[in-house]
Amino acid sequence: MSERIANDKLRGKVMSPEGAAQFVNAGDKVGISGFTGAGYPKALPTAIAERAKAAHDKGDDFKIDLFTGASTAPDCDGVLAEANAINFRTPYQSDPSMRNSINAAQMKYADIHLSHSGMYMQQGFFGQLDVAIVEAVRITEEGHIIPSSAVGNNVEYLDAAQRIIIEVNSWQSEHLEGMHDIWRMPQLPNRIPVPITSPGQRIGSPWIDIDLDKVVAVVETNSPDRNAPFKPADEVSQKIASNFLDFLEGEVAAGRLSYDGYIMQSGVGNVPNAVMAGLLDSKFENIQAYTEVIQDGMVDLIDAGKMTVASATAFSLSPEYAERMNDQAEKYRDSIILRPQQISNHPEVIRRVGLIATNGMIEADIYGNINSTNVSGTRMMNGIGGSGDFTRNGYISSFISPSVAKDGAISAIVPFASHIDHTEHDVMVVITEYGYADLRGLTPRDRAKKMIAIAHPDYRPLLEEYYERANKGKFLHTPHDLPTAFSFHTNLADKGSMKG
Ligand code: 0RQ
Repeated sequence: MSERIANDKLRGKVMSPEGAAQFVNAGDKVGISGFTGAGYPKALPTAIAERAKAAHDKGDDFKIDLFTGASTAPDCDGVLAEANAINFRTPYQSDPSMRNSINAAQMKYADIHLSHSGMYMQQGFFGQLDVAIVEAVRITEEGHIIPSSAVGNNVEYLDAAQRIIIEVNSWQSEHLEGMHDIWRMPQLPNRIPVPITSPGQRIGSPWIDIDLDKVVAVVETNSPDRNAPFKPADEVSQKIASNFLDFLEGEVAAGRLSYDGYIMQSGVGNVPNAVMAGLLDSKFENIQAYTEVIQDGMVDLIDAGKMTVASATAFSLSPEYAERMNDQAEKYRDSIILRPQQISNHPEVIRRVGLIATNGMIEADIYGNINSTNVSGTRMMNGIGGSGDFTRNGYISSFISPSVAKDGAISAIVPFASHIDHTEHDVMVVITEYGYADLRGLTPRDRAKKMIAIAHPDYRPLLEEYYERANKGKFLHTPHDLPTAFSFHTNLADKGSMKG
């Protein structure tokens, strides 16, 4: 038996995944570890999916409600969705099979701010959690859990659950121990300030203490985190990165930012990763991240001595970088901190440290409202994730996106966003390959001019036409022509292109 289970009582609970899955019943609320493809349980999801399939074959119902940190991977969200084993899912996902089930209304999905999700569980908004399934690097002699490559909502789920199942994954480096900083958010009415004043500050313990009596099973695994590799930066993402840097340079010129000590938050995805590659060759030094995920680009910045510290809740690394982190975790332990997502995404700390938030988007409208989640207003992509936590509370909030999607059939700048996650009040800068629209302090009409200027040239005349039409109306603070406000989207639905 693995030396990674140092507690005698918990050594006695080691069993097979199939045995452990017997503690998960139809109708249970199950909270699991896992955030952006890192640190999710590797064995139990398949074992639960098999239970569900066997029950369905006999004509019985078997579905669970699944709570995570954020997205997981095909061998977690994917297998459970394919087995039709999930009734309700929250707070974030990015799995193609799961997305299909959600959009077909075969699975319920509550898309909520990641900073809220732990609190929802703590305060009982979701009801009683039955089971917590958490991946660990190791269990200490005292029975404390050393989390693996993600902390997510582990603390809240372990505290709330009636039964606990621990997966000890020997693929995860033991040198991750010491990287985590576990701090429990006291519940109301006993809240205190979160005592973090800079991204690199540690305020808690490197382990999670749990109620050992609640542990019903320990399962040993040896499986990698599964993330898709990032696409190499193409011309468009390089231009976006360069425009983003121009914006930062402007802030330096205005005396609002220094080349020394820029604090970043970065969303996940290919474009944010390209932006980080752009920072490698920039004048910025001593960059710090107060963010939710560590991506390849941040590891490169640390390696280059450009980034001094990255605080997050999880890794979101390509397979190559995940292997590297596993081999060299000891080296990165001083410059990376993994916190509970309630802390990594906490509005109080985000506002205090004064970070610049940078996230991807599906579309923005000419007034600066952003849709991050629903394609054409109705088709769920991933979810809001942490973008709202950082956008609303950052010192500066920016969105980066190619000006078009799907070979030009879709414009990222539209007359009226078909779903709004971040309102005009929260969005300060929008960046495409055609430049940046600095919307700070502008009225809606002035914002419209800036937004149209960064749209793809094919769409600029259409947006100008719309804006002129809207300005023929009676009320001119936020001019709209309601009958044609969604013409881009109806064109797409009817003719396959927003151009019509
Ligand atoms: O689809 O993969 O089929 O080609 O969306 O688009 O351009 O590669 O950009 O990877 O940055 O993702 C908004 C989805 C952008 C992401 C979104 C299609 C496009 C492509 C990916 P394909 P790109 P990105 C931290 C913060 C919300 C959560 C968040 C996201 C695919 O940034 O989920 O910010 N954000 N969290 O073709 C139809 C459009 C589209 C479109 C892009 N207008 N219509 N499809 N796509 N725009 C992370 C966490 O919170 C955990």
